[in-house]
Amino acid sequence: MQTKNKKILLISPARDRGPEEDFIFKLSFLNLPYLAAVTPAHYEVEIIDEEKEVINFDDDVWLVALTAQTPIAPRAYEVADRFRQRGVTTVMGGVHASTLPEEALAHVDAVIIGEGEFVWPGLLADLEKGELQERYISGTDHSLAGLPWPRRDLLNPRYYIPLTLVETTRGCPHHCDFCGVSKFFGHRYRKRPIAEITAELESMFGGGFRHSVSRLLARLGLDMPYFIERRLIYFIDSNFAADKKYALEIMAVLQRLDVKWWCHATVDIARDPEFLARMNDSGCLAVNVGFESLSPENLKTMHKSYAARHDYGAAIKAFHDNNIGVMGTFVVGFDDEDPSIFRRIFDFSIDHQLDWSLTFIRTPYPGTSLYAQMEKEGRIIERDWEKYDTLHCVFAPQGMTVTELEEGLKSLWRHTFSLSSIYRRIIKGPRVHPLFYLGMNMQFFQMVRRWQSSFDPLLTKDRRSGPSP
Ligand code: B12
Ligand code: SF4
Repeated sequence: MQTKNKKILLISPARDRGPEEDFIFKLSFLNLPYLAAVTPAHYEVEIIDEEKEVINFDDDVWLVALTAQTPIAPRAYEVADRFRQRGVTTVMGGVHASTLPEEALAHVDAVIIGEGEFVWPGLLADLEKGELQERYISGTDHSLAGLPWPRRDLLNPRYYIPLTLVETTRGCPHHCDFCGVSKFFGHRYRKRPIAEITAELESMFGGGFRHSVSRLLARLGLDMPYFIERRLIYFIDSNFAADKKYALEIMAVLQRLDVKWWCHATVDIARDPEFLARMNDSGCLAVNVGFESLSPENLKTMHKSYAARHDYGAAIKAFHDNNIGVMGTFVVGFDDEDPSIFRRIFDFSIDHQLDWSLTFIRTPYPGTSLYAQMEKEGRIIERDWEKYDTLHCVFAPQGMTVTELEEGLKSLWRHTFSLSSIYRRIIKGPRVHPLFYLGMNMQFFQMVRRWQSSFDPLLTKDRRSGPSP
């Protein structure tokens, strides 16, 4: 008689509200597919993405494993509690549980601190023996050689934008005060071996896309065939180009495979025209740059001094000159900022034709030095993690009220994704991959249309804010 395999449910929980639910397409994810890849074959593994699927709380499962960023943690705890009531073992990993394991342990039987792949098989073996530990501590200095390919096949492609997520490195040498990446993944920039990345990319993109019409369209600068043939990659690394020699080797592979791609990178690469030209040759559509602030003083405050040396406008122009679009992100809520900051960011985005521009409220995530500092100053006013979504203000600001900050942000998003702004940034020349950016901006246009804002600093005609957009 055949015995039934034990079932492991890997769950990415979701809030029942929030901006992402308004998107037609959403991004897939890699963390649970990575865990699935190191799960021994004799287990049955299912991944549930609650943003798209309903969790069956009566499912006959042996183990439930949850992942969550901070704003999703409360929902992850609810899900864990419900399974636990039935006696199902629950465990949790990810940035939030790793930072606050005590909190998570009130809801789950075990917490995995750090990178999951390296302790997951051991956890399963312990559970089999009835010896599950409360904490599994995985360091932040693992070699990435031999990292298995994530089980992307366990995600339903119908739910996601046709984009393949790939990771090449972990860790970041910088120390930005709001960011948990270097604390979580370490300061050492760890790189996967080029041969392993090449094999993974070839398995997905080797062959295909040889049709002469497609090639001609692509040569004319029309990206359509790449979209249709799903030859798009998003490198989720926090900093794809921290080691340019290494990045160049990957770019040679991308060029050979004839794909389009985008990544996160720091602004300093804009000073290297040779590198930008190679990015363009290899199919780079966009660089996501965390500009954070237009004030050098504030960049220093957040320990991002390296960025303060750069002329952001000149950097964007250098990317555009090389046919690379820029997705710029900013942060508001610094102590010296008043409501005129929204207008300044809007004007900057228009003046420099940022292909996509998104601003967030400065958020002290637990575990970061920003959190420690704000806690010391007694400025944390909100402990509901759901509000730690960068659209809410969770600390006592100085130059604005909480309402001004939250409503000003909404207003900025609405103006940034208005039709006139989209026209000025995307349609009016220079056009950099306009199809790609039009699609992306129109998603946000759809979403923000429903947002009403009682406070609209971009329409306030005072001395600081200048003319209306
Ligand atoms: C790509 C990315 C996004 C993308 C896509 C996310 C996706 N679909 O995967 C987008 C743009 C949508 C996004 C959005 C947000 N993001 Co984001 N994002 C990232 C980024 C750059 C990479 C994430 C990633 O895939 N990493 C690689 C995977 C393999 O790592 P991982 O998820 O941490 O998983 C590993 C371990 O944590 C652990 N693990 C994780 N879960 C589990 C579960 C179990 C059971 C086990 C055993 C182990 C385990 O094992 C995994 C493998 O080693 C990270 C920074 C970073 N380098 O991680 C920020 C990061 C995760 N994001 C962050 C934030 C704040 C957000 C937002 C809340 C706000 C914002 N303005 O960006 C939103 C909210 C999204 C949401 N759903 O709530 C913060 C999280 C901070 C926190 N305390 O939660 C990070 C760390 C960046 C930062 N500056 O601090 N993000
Ligand atoms: S450069 Fe990016 S990933 Fe690195 S610490 Fe700063 S914000 Fe975090």
